[in-house]
Amino acid sequence: MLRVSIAVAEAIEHNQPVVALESTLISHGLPFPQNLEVATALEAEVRNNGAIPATIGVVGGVPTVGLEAHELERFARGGARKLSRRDLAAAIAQGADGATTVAATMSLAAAAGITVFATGGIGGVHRGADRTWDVSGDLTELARTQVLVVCAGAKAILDLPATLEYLETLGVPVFGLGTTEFPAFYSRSSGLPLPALTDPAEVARIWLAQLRGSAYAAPGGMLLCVPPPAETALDRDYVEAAIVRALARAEVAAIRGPTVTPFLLAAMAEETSGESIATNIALLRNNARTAAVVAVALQHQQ
Ligand code: PSU
Ligand code: MN
Repeated sequence: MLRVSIAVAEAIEHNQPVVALESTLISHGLPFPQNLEVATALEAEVRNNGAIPATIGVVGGVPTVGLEAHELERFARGGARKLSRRDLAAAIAQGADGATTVAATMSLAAAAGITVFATGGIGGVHRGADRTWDVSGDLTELARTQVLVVCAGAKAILDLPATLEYLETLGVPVFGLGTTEFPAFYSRSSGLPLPALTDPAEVARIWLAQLRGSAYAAPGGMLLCVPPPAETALDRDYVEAAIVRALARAEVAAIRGPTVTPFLLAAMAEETSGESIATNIALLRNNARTAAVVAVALQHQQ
C-alpha cells in the first residue's frame, strides 16, 4: 500500500508539476530543530516556484508520499530508521517509522508517478571502498528507477572521481546546471568535468527524451548537479582538511554500514564549527528551487 496525500494525488491527477523530497536528511542529516525548519523551507521553496512538494517517508509502516506537517515534526525529532531500498520491506512489515534515503525515495516517488526529486548530495563510492566495498545504494537506484535527481553532486566525504566513474558504468547521465564541473557538495568545484547545461528547459527536454526512450534505450534516472550558492559555499582546501579529520574520527570509532554517512555529516559540522550545516541548508533550498523550475518546464513540454 502506498499512501499519497490529497494535495499530491490531485497534482498528479491534474498533471501539475510535483517535486519529491527525501526524509533521511531530516532525520539523519541535520540536527533538530534546524532539520524541521529545513523540511518546511524546502516545501515552501518548491511551492513558491510553481510545483507541489511531496516529502516521502514510511510512517508507522505505511510508505507515504506527501508527509503532513505533524509527520515532518515527528521525523525531525528522531527515532525514525534510515531506510534505503532494501530496508523498506522490514519497516513496512514491522510498522516502523522510516526516513527514506535517495534510493528509497526514488523508488517510492516512481511508484507514485513522480519523476523529479531534489536532495542535497547523493550517496556514492566511499573513500577506501576498495577495502570496505562501501558503495551507496543510491547509485544502483539511479541506474534502474526513472527519476531525475537534482543535487549538489555527491557528498564530499566520498571518493568523487570513483563515484562519477561508477555512474558512467551504470549508464546514468550526469549534467551540471550552470557549471562545467561536478560540484563537491560544500564547495562549488571538484576539478572533475561535467557536460554543462544552462537552461532548465533544456534539462527538461533531455529528461523527457530519457523518460520516453526508456522502453528501448535509456532506462533509469538522471543526475542534475547544481553547485552550492556562492555566498555560503566553502573553500575546497578548508573542507578537505575537515574531511580528513572527520574520516579519522570515523576510523577510530570503527563506524561501518548505514551509520557512516550520518556520523561523517555530524563530524563535519563539528570540524567546521557549524559552517557545513549553513552550506548544506543553502544548497538544499537552492536544489529544491531548481527542481521545481525543471518540473514546471517538464510539464510545459509534455
Ligand atoms: N544529502 C544531505 N544529507 C543527507 C543525505 C543526503 O544533504 O543526510 C542522505 C541521503 O538520504 C542519501 C544518504 O541517500 O545520505 C546516503 O547514505 P548511504 O551513503 O548510507 O547510502
Ligand atoms: Mn554505505
